[in-house]
Amino acid sequence: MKNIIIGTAGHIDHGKTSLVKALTGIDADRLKEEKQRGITIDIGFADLVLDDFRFGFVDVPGHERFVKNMLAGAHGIDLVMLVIAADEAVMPQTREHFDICRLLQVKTGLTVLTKADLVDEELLELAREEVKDFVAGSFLANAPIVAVSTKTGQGIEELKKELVKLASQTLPKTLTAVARLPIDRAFTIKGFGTVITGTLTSGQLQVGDELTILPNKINTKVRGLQVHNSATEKAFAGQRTAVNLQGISLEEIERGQVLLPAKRFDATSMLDVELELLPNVSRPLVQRTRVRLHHDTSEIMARVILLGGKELLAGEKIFAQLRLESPTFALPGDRFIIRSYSPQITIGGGRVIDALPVKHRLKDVKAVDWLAKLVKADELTQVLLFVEMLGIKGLPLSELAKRTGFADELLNKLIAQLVKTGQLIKSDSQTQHLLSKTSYEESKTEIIKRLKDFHKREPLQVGVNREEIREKLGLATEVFKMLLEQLAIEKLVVSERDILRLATHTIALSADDDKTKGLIETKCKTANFQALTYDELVKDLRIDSNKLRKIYQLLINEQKLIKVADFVFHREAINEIVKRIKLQKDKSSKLDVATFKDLTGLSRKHAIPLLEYFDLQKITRRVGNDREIL
Ligand SMILES: Nc1nc2c(ncn2[C@@H]2O[C@H](COP(=O)(O)OP(=O)(O)OP(=O)(O)O)[C@@H](O)[C@H]2O)c(=O)[nH]1
Ligand SMILES: [Mg+2]
Repeated sequence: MKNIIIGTAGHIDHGKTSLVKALTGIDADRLKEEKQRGITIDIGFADLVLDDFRFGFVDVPGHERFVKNMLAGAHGIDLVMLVIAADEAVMPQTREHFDICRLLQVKTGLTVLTKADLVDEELLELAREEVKDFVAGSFLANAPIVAVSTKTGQGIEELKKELVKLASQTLPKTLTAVARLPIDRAFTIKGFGTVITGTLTSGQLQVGDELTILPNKINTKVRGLQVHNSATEKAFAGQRTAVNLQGISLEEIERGQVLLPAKRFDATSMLDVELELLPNVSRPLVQRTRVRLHHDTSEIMARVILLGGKELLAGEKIFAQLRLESPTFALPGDRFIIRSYSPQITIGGGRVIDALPVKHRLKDVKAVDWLAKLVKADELTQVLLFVEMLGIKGLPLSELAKRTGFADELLNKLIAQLVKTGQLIKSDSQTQHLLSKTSYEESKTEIIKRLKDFHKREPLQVGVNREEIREKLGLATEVFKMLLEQLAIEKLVVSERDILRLATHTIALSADDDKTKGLIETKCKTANFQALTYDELVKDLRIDSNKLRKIYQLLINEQKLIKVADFVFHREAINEIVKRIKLQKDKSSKLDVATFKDLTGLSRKHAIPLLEYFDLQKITRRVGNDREIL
């Protein structure tokens, strides 16, 4: 069964609630005050099964003071019934509600001329003509206009047929999308606790699902579900849904919050949008205007930062950043409405392009360029653009899921495609870090450039500390690892222990330096087990300390000399001592200081630091006062 949400729209008293009742038998006016005053104040609900469709009706108030409530109902509808009383025709809230439907891009609908019993044929025909003019050029331009009377029952059956026809033309909702339920009501039921209701606008919910409520970041669980007043295990997109939530008090919940899968998304206080001002607005929208942002079921105050323009003229579009006075949850592609602060009238609306943007300056040309690309992008390009935007930093898969709102299945498919075509690089690590090919190439060039510069500056050094380069480039560990692996495969960079160097880098010594190198090496070789300190080397060789230090460091880097505490041993001396230790193991695996001294003829001064060095090298292991040979 296909689930379709039908919304009413239209001026006060034009017969919306009566129409819903005539169709479904349900009175959607549920408040006492509504019954007393004979008007709708807040959104009401009804349902009806026709053929293969289950229609959920959202009946909205027509009163101009309750447009705010109308908006909370209008966000999730698939199909609108624009209700116009035949004896009154188009009135202010007919226009305003219709503007809202257009700005929210309600996909389909029809016009219902109510109270047909109050007019004669001629007037009805006139009303039809007026409706045709009114909807010309809009999504309702070619839609049916059905005349009905809830008093005589005229046209009700025809209307049902038209609703079924329209519903069968709507695209099925993708049930694999991420679950999302903007809350429109919350109450408690004795014995059950807190229950919220709303239209499940995407995905599905199941009893037991773990959820997070944003923007408050409250974690909860689905205890029970109801769809159209009957208990169910699962609810699907397009259903009016009541959710019994675990461990939450009513005070924590209000209209405007949204139910989402647990810990998947973040709230936001800024939205990059494409904004449109209605053609009939009397004044242009200027920089930093304070407006009421209506999105899903929420209303939030926001300032409009126009990007790439000083003002927005009636009927025109612009890219803008909305700075919200309190956080909300949104995703790219979401539609929204803006109303002026006072008087409270609908002035425009648009579409969210990026729900997690950085703060833009007024004349941020780059941001405008980027938004222009993103606004036109299909799903595949959106993924690529979001990754490209983060440049060499890249981003983990979970962040991309947050930004796009795409379900894992879709996201993985898109990424696989981009990896295959070589536009994206993905790390094998747990976080699955992503980087665009362009940034990847850029970072590679940058690493090579830095190594080149370094080798030029320090020809006697083997290379640069790996972490130092990573920090200077501002790269994530994940990304850096990926880059180094690739650079190694391409045989461009060698990474040894924590040192990076160009594969082509060799240390070229001048004849003089080469001689010094030979002298130091011979000195250390001759000293054998009786290792020298640096100061002793300087003194013995009588070489300028600055010069000696460089070559000395080079020999250590090359591991020809081994530094042990303050002493420096020649590699061969160390090898010889290790050999003796290993031989000793045949006799006993225990090694105390005295035995070690006997083996090597070393004094305590050398023996102790050496043994500690061997512990570190895992040749020996300290056990109490003795050592074990490993
Ligand atoms: N004669 C006649 N009266 C109607 C018809 N439909 C509705 N009415 C009357 O019109 C009045 C308003 O009807 P509602 O259904 O409450 O109008 P509404 O559009 O829901 O009003 P709001 O929700 O307050 O915007 C009521 O007194 C209804 O009885 C109709 O087909 N014929
Ligand atoms: Mg009503």
